[in-house]
Amino acid sequence: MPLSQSKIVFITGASSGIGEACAIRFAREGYALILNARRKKRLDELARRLKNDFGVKVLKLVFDVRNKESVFSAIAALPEEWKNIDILINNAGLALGLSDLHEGDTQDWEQMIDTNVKGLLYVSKAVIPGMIERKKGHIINIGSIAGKETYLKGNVYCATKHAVDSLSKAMRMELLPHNIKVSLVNPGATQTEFSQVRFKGDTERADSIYKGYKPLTGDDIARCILFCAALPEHVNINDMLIMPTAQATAGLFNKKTE
Ligand code: NDP
Ligand code: 8X3
Repeated sequence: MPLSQSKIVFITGASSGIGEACAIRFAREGYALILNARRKKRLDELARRLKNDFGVKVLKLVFDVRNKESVFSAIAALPEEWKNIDILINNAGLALGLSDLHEGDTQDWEQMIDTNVKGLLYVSKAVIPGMIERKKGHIINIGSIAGKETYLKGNVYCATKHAVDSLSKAMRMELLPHNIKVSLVNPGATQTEFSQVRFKGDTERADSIYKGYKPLTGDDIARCILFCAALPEHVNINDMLIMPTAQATAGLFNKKTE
């Protein structure tokens, strides 16, 4: 399909987990995709698969959302046919560590705040003016159950996701006169690379997070995101909280013991 006939979706953090699953779901529906992450090889392989399997157009933008200059220059330099972004999925994010505040690693804090909050702000600031000009667009921010509840030892990560919750409300109010939708999608426990990253490669600890119950998958969340994106123009999902059936709150699970 020529690019002009496809809607364009821009997904940050598309090299793994929820972002990668979104890329596959949206490609299946014929969207043209702008895919961002830091790991180029991952994006190259994903782009090759999506073009091959679904015949869609894919543009890769390899940058770190924490790097303000890279974000603004990459988005300003989008080729003309890729400029009209219809949907922005602010997904890039991470947790690092799980400890009391006084024992926390300040580098971890910087990285979480810079990625989950400032990165989301930079990308949004770069994309929103085009949406305002076109008087349409949809921003889908990926929050978390951690942005609805604060859990023990989750301090800074929870704070970043509470910030995403607050910023989503702010964007919705500010962008109302411009006919731009803002949705916040909040997953509960989802088995991706999230815990591998949080526990810095401690696979045993990461795997233990998902033992004894069926966690969500990246694709479960991608289906919900696609649902939000595909609703009629006059319908917006403001806020969606998605949990595994076996999870009631951030810390309360129905786990089977062996
Ligand atoms: P993954 O670790 O599987 O994916 C995270 C993605 O973010 C990767 O593609 C990674 O790509 C990208 N990313 C991280 N840092 C940066 C950066 N500085 N610049 C650009 N891209 C970056 O985890 P999930 O898929 O689970 O996480 C996606 C989002 O979902 C996050 O915002 C997370 O907080 C949120 N979430 C996850 C939940 C879970 O239980 N898994 C639950 C609730 C919310 P690369 O490393 O190549 O840059
Ligand atoms: C990820 C969910 O509860 O593992 O945002 O922090 S949690």
